[in-house]
Amino acid sequence: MKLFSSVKDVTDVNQLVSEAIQLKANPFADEHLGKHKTLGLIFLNPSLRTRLSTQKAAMNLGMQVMVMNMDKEGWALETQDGIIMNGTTVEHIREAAGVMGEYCDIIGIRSFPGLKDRDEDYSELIFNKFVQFCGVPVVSLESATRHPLQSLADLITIEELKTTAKPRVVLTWAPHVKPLPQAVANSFAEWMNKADYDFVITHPAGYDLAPEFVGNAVVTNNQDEALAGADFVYVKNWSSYQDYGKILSDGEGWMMTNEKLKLTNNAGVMHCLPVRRGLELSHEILDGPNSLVLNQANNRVWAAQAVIKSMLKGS
Ligand code: AN0
Ligand code: CP
Repeated sequence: MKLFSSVKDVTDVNQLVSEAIQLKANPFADEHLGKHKTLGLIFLNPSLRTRLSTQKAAMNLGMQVMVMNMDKEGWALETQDGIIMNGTTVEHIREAAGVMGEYCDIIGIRSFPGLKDRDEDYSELIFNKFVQFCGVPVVSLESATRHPLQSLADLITIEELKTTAKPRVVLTWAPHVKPLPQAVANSFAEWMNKADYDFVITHPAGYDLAPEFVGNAVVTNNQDEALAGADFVYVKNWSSYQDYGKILSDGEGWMMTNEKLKLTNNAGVMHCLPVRRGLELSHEILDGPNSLVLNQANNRVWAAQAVIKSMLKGS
């Protein structure tokens, strides 16, 4: 694998999931594979899990890891081509990405959307320029429209815990005070559509995801109806795609609670984290037996390790 930015970059998703599960059982089996190889992790936005789990995955494979917090420690990057750089930006992404490619064998990059210009965000301007100019294999650490390492970890979590071949998986919108990207929801939907599950998306009116991500999912604005019989409930806020980047309502009544859990098939409750307690998800769920958030966080390591291993092997 040379690029991991979407489920579309994976030839065999089942094989990648089983590779990750094997690595979880035997984390150091390939500790010589990454010897004298360097992974560069470039963050244009904050991170806890992605930074640490990807670093740990690379260390398990024997790699050296360098982390760069571009937003705080790097030069202000220019992304537009052909302009005179007489403003605030100091370095062009062409040089910056090229230089990092000189130092690294594999690069991971996180670049959130601006949530102002939908066409620009959905064209993945920054991520794609980085891929174009760094010249080495690239792993997305969450781009403007997708978070594939998270989605792979989520799929691993469901595969490990499901008790039926075709579980009912519900992605439910949750309230938030800040406009958040659609990336986690888009990506989860993309990977769930690839898995042969009974997949449902529920959100208030005005929060429809882009059709290319909704795929074959059943979509309803009635959360109770969606939750009925659910085996897994994935909770996530996202800002509007239609009224781009906007918060349309306070989302009262949409927070997942134990009361709503009663509608489900004793569902496992998932969230990528970071989560706002008492706003997106109730304390009782997060502290209760149905929460799978730490299982997901744990699986981030094996998801990253399976992807990096495949890149190191050039397969
Ligand atoms: C980010 C998002 O919703 O995309 C990162 C999630 C992994 N979340 C926040 O900014 C709170
Ligand atoms: N879930 C996730 O990607 O978390 P971070 O933003 O902390 O990396």
